[in-house]
Amino acid sequence: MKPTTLHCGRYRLALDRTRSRPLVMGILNVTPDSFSDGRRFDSLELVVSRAEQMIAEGVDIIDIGGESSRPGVAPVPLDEELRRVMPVLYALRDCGKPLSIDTYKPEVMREAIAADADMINDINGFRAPGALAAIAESDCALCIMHMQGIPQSMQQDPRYDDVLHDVQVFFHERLRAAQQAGIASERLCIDPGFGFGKTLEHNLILLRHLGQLQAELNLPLLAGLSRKSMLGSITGKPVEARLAGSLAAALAAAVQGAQIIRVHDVAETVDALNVWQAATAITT
Ligand code: 7PJ
Repeated sequence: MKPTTLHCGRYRLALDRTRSRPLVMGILNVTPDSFSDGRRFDSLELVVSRAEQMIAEGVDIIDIGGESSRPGVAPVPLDEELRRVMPVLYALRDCGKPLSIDTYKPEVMREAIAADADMINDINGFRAPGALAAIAESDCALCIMHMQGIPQSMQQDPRYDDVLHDVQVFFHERLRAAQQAGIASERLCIDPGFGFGKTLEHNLILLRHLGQLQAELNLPLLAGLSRKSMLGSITGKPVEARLAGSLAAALAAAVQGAQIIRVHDVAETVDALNVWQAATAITT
């Protein structure tokens, strides 16, 4: 039996494929380097209007990120990350959609939870000392992502004995840690972390076996493939021309049982998933 609800802070998210399409998590970047000209992006209004646009497009969860985790990018100091993320969180607090914070810093997690964040999305899988303790007492959801290495160097020469098995072992260990911290399994979802210390081949093995991962761990699965370089490797297209590839990847993940899809292009992904859902509806 697949999990059918995610306990997500102020919300209970239905994940039942017999009733609804997979959920769409919209990426809201609050990082200066998310802009091609590299200029400082400090207009709260622009970020909030992008969030409002995503809501109009049918987004289910908004993922606010203040630190780029692209390969090779330098880490952001704590106070700078807080300066980027917290005003956005306050501004969107009552927007009616669950708010996720993409961070691996326990201090950011604590501040975000105090400001009503509904989910913490940690590319580091809550391995930082104090990360699980920072969220244990709250009722926010946790997205536990797998990453090999650290963003600065993870793509240099990723190696596994057996990528699927190694990722499974990682999740079993993190789930045990979460359980020991007193975190209910209804709050958890897992993500294999496409592109995080993985070659194209590793990513494709994980994508083809997502269903197996889901069955083995029996938790909701989140997949983030949007515009990633693995799509560039397959299509030969630069990042700004990866929409079609991203939609195909989103559908592939959905077919494999992913219940939450993390994307930049919300409107297009919602359409694609709605059509897929209608075409494959399970009627009982
Ligand atoms: C992911 C993420 C992902 C989760 C980023 C990018 C790089 N969080 N944060 N899963 N990727 N859970 O969006 O290309 O795949 S940052």
